[in-house]
Amino acid sequence: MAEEVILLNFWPSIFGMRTMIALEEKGVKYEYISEEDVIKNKSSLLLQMNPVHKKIPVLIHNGKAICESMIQVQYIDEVWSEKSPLLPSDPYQRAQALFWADFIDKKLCVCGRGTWRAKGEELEANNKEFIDILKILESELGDKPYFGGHKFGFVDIVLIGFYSWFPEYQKFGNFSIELECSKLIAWAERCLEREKSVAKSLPDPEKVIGYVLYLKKLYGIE
Ligand code: GS8
Repeated sequence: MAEEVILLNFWPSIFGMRTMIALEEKGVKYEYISEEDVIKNKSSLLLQMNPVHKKIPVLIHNGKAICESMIQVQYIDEVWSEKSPLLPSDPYQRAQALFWADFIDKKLCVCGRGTWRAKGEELEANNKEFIDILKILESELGDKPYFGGHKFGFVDIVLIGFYSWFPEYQKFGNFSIELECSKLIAWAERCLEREKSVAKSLPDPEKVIGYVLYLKKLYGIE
């Protein structure tokens, strides 16, 4: 049976970038459907496929929906297992990769949003925490080329989309990630060398800044 793979996504989504990268890494051909107004005007396809969270990205494989980006990446890894694995097979290494991915989701996503949403003292505290989180990640990376060692894998996929938002965080958060975390920047540049997966899936950072300006206006944030 021919595989039908559809990704319902909206281009600035760091979550959607993960799924795109995983599909590209596995060489899976897929149809991209853009959910243009995911905040104010959700499509009937999105509501049908993700009735619980009503969020993109949604991966639709042979008519069945898989929701939540990290679950999608794991699913892709399992279904297209003949290609190089994204998660380690060793149970301990696998648990570690899932731990760091979870840390990124719980911590970095929240602080990233704070860089353009928070104000005054709250913004200062947010930005300090944001850099602290990046430093923790940088120390986990250590001298390895990728989070899992010598091979690009799960944690890299979960984190790399944030790189396309770094200029946005710096502009509104008023700090320099390059100065604070140069090793992490070097890691991101290394990931971007994967032209067919990472570079292809990350949007132009200037476009992201434009999108955040739109969001600030939408939410009435000065
Ligand atoms: C997050 C998806 C999400 O927040 C995942 O897939 O990993 N934990 C989920 N999607 C956003 C767009 S990207 O910021 C979304 O669909 N928002 C619509 C809404 O909040 O109504």
